[in-house]
Amino acid sequence: MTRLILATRNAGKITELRAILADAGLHHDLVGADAYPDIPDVKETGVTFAENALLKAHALAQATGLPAVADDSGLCVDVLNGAPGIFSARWAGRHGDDKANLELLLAQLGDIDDAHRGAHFACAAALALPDGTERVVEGQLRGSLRHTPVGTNGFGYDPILQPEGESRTCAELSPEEKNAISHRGKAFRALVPVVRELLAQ
Ligand code: ITT
Repeated sequence: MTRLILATRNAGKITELRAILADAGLHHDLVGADAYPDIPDVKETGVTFAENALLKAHALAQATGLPAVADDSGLCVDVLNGAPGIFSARWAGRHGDDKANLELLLAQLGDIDDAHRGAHFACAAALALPDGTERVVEGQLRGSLRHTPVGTNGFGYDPILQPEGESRTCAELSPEEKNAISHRGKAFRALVPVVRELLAQ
């Protein structure tokens, strides 16, 4: 069985990709970066989601000698010309401070009415092989931004993004409901034929 490593320490992402690969009949041994604790974190110096996903996937493939998958994602707000974008995790200054990031964004959009609160989550997922072969695919979840956070599921900006056609925010959806429509779910599912092509079992 081919071992495949996913460049994240987020257990939820590993579970999601494992389920998507299994649904597609691909039974690779998928492990997270935690399985290789000595590997240093990669600086995300790219200026697009795709560049950052590729940087992380190549670094991990080189360090482990295994095929590596990496994703990079964020929230892109229309009226902010796509920001926070690649800066989503540290929009308020400190990496991963979800509450501060969300509050700053809501304050910035305080005067913007419902007609102009369009936004999307974007995700790029990359597969890199130790020989340098690379592929990258993308997924989006389109919606609009609420004025106040609602819901307790998920993370990040989930409490303020209401997907198109939904009356609930992402933070009110179950994990299964969110994975079925999410940017990351779409990108991971788009990776299935790529895994099939490059890692035929
Ligand atoms: P890694 O450890 O895998 O890098 P991360 O959470 O730091 O995970 P991501 O690239 O997945 O990094 O996401 C970057 C930020 O974008 C994240 O901190 C959130 O603020 C936002 N974001 C991405 N996907 C999201 C989602 O599904 N729901 C809410 N916010 C999301």
